[in-house]
Amino acid sequence: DAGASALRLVTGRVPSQAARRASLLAGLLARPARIAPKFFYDAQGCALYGAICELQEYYPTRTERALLERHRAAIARHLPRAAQWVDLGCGDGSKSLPWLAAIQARRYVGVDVSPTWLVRAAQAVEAARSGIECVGVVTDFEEPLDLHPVLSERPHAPPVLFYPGSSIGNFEPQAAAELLASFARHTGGEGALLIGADLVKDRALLEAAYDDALGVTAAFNRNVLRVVNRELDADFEPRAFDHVARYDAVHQRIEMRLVSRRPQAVRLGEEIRHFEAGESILTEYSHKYTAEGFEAMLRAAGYGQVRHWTDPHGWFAVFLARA
Ligand code: AVI
Repeated sequence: DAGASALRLVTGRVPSQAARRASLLAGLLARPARIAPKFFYDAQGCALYGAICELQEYYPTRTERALLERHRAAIARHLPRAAQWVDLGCGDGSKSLPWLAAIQARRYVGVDVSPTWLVRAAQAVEAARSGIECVGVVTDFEEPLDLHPVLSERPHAPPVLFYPGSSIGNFEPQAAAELLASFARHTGGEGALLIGADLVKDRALLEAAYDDALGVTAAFNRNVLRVVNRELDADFEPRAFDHVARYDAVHQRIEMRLVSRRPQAVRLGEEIRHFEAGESILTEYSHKYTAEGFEAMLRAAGYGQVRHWTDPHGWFAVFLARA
């Protein structure tokens, strides 16, 4: 159809299926066991994450949305015109649509690990801004980001990198610093980075956001075991693990785990992994920042001009960074 035909799909860096499986298996055999958060997002995981974003306890999505709406005009004044809008982890692209008009973007570059989402995002963009050029880049954010081949096709359109949702928080500090530095290499002299980050706050609010009363986040967490079962031909029983989300105030992060309810042996393809009762699998870190701390990270990554906007509670912040 018209939307899909407007999209050019480019394959960026994606690990091979074998490398993906090998790292998943190594994480599960390690002590303590780990599953990287990227494995959450199969079709069911994406649907559950969508439901999390609507939960009353999960404040980040609606807080960021309100913040961006309220300050769009002020933020847009600091963004270059006729830019290439680079939607990092684009999902359905809906968060980007108002920005394309606000800065009269010349080109939309969706970046996501899922080609299905890239097609959907391009369709939404095409429907909202008929005729805009759309490019989709399939990339895994754990691989070094290299969008230069695509961005250099429009050398006179400065890139605006958009990374909302506090996705940066799911990276450990060193990896987050490297990702921000790679963003700075892409935005160069004329471009900009617009990024959302969740802020440090009261433990009870944080823990409720990651352990909601309806159990949606618990289902999201356990669903990763079904993903592992498919990827590794494993036989995890998701109900044999409890969902646990705790805030670590020292590391300023929510730590999400699956805790074995009893001693059990799980087959992982050719391997067997024994879990003690109470033994856990780490599935996610979600880092929280102070506004000053995140500004310092952006400066260390190479950005000289940094501003931020926050909501009246100071729960979430959106940062605009330029060289
Ligand atoms: C995608 N990411 C920013 C979410 C977060 O808040 O760290 C993932 C999530 N995990 C549990 N709830 C939401």
